[in-house]
Amino acid sequence: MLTRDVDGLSNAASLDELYERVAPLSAMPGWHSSLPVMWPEPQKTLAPAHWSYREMKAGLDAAGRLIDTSIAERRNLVLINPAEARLATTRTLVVAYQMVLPGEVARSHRHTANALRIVIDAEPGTYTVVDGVGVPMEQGDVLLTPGMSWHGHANEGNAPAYWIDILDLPLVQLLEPMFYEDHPAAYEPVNRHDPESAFRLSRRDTFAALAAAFPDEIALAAPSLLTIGLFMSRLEPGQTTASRQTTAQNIYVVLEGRGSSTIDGTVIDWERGDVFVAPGWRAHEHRAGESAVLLRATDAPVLEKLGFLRQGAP
Ligand code: 1HN
Repeated sequence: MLTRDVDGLSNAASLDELYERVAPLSAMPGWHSSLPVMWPEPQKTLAPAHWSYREMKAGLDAAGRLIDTSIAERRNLVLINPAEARLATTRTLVVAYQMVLPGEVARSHRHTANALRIVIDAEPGTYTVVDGVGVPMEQGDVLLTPGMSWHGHANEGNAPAYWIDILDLPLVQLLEPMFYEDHPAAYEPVNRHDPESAFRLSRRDTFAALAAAFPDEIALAAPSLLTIGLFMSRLEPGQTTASRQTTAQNIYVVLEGRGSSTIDGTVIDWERGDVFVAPGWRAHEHRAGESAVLLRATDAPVLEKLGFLRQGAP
């Protein structure tokens, strides 16, 4: 049993001796530390970045030849922020492109991380199984699988189905309330199909709301998702948006059209199916080349709840 020399510590005769005696106690005199603790404004640690659907689709098509969902469970390409060494696209969110071949089923599992999917290309017969209910996945649909809901994917259509997954997994890794389970049946039985499921924000409904609200951005109602806010906006050809700067992370998915965005000085050209990110405090604006629809997924609800959400001056 180590006997700690408390008297020796309290009688330390010099700062150097104090530092030496404190170090083994897993403590550090704050005034003596060179570790950064605060800075005047967000450091912009993460990089603006862009992923092309054309390239990701090519990679998934190769994976479709090379690996089965029975082995891979999820055939996906995870988007890694160039400034991160982890499976993370922003500080709190991870994005992946996923593909399921006709006739394939991706096993069911559940986890504390919340997830949503944005369908880029899928034929009728593609669906996500959420807690035993088949929820159709059609182009432009957004599917929600809140934390701890069982989910698997199936494609009974005639063509490969491609979609984009967004999860708050890096946030769960940071805070550590991590739980994960494989479904006991591996492939969860489908009790019924429900195109009107509350877990499906159909393209028909969201695009109708978007048209009615034009030119305003609309918020998609997803009360089951506490950590991720979803917004959609339509841009007319040649239209440039106001600049946005926020302490929240913003992920953009191009649902329609093409255009470009300037993210803190970095210019990104995008088209349908692409993903790009504006990490925290990176002022950014968009310009549509042709009529475009952008979906924005953001961790703003988390920052807002904690009192950390701040918008910069445009
Ligand atoms: C995951 O579980 C899914 O369930 C998709 O479909 C993408 C990316 C990273 C980690 C887990 C899914 C994922 C993922």
